[in-house]
Amino acid sequence: MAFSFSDLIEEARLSAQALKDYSESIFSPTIRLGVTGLSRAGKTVFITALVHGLSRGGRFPIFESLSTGRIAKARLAPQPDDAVPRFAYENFLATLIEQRQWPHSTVDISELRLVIDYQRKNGAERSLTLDIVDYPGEWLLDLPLLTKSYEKWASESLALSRQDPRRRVAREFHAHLATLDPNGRENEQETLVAARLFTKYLRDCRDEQFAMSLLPPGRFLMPGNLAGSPALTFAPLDVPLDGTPPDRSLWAMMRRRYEAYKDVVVRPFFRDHFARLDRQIVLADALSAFNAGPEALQDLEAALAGILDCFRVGRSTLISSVFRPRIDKILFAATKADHLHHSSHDRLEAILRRLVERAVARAEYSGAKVDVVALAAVRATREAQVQRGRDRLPSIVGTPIAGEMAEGEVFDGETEVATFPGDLPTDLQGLFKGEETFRGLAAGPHQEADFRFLRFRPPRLATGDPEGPALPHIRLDRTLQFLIGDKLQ
Ligand SMILES: Nc1nc2c(ncn2[C@@H]2O[C@H](COP(=O)(O)OP(=O)(O)OP(=O)(O)O)[C@@H](O)[C@H]2O)c(=O)[nH]1
Ligand SMILES: [Mg+2]
Repeated sequence: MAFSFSDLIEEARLSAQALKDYSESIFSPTIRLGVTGLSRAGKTVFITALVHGLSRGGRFPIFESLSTGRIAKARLAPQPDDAVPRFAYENFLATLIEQRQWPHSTVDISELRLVIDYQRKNGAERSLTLDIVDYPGEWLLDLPLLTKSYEKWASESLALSRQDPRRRVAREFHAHLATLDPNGRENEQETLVAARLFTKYLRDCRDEQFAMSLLPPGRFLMPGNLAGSPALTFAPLDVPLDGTPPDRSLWAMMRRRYEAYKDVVVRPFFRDHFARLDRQIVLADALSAFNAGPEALQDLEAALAGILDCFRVGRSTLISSVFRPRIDKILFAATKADHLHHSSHDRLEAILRRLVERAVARAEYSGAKVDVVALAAVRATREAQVQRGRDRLPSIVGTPIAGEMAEGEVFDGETEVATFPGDLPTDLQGLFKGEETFRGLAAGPHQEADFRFLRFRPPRLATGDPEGPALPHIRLDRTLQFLIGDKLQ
């Protein structure tokens, strides 16, 4: 494989950064923990709960160093990287605890530094610096673009947009495309309209829940602070795979901007952020994917494979030579497990494990250690047994968000209700083929239900604790043990 000069420079910059990170870490060991997942997966809530639990000394029986008292305290420290926004921890926490609301969607990368003072097993006092980096999973799915020409990307994107069911939502974009002449003169207005309609098509795919997680370019849906810039204003044109665009043509303009997207957006992200991570947790809203059906599940699996591709090491691809990930542990987590009765948590984990195993096979992955967990960063429900006729059914109790509906009833956001969470299917094979569906118990054992999860408000917390209220969770302690337990020995 030939390397270009710019790759060598890239490599040199990377080594310089690695050396700087390394020399800092000799004096104070630092772990950079990446937290990612597709939009709405639960990243913001996860980080807020994790930091709160650590700094308050939460109930974490399986997180050994905390439960045995070796962690003296964990405290926030000033933000390390000047060019990365700080994760707005205090606001998110106040929203969760005081207003009992979920925090707003976030669209950019952000970071928070936590210092954990602890006692080693041999008694020595130490501190570990934990840098937590929150970034949209959509950005990772851009990695394959780096080795793809504009023409190849355009032909793949258009082919996809002409398949059902995507074709239906691409209609408006296709109509505009038909009016464009790639060899005609470059035209900013035509390009703006094309980019807008193409972005709308991507967004509609996502909103309508089909093939939704695989929609590069990732920044079209998650623009961060780059919304509206030329590097984000392009669209695929019908052009031959091996052609050369005429000077100053529409085609040349689109191609130039596509290359700019790779240079100013994709490469810097992988170089400055991704390549510096030590550990990674990938959150997935697997329950919503079950709800949406087998296509959504297959789509999630494809997205997981795409994400895993980024962590793959040891393959002599151009990508792995430019961005050599140093991550040695990856945890895949199914979030929002509090929507299920605890008897189903293991099953949720098994389904995620299955998804991840298939994704590992698909990405021909070998590299960091991978594990899975089903968790709820903030547990919004409690469990109860509810009598229904002669049966006592395992149910969950919570306060549905105002406006949520079930069986014709609209909730006001104040009233607590008990609901019967669906039963996760046992036949995993059937689940992926669409033979088994997720069933709501309320519909009876043989009827298929259009089971929708109720969304609950964050929990009401017990007051009176001098340290302030603790947020209840599911398996956050196990998550911490996997991610950083070994660094606190
Ligand atoms: N019941 C429950 N709901 C959760 C939990 N975590 C997240 N949610 C729900 O999922 C939504 C999205 O969570 P966020 O943490 O904002 O997700 P995100 O990945 O940061 O989303 P973006 O910022 O849009 O990328 C929240 O508004 C909640 O409705 C949880 O632990 N339990
Ligand atoms: Mg967020």
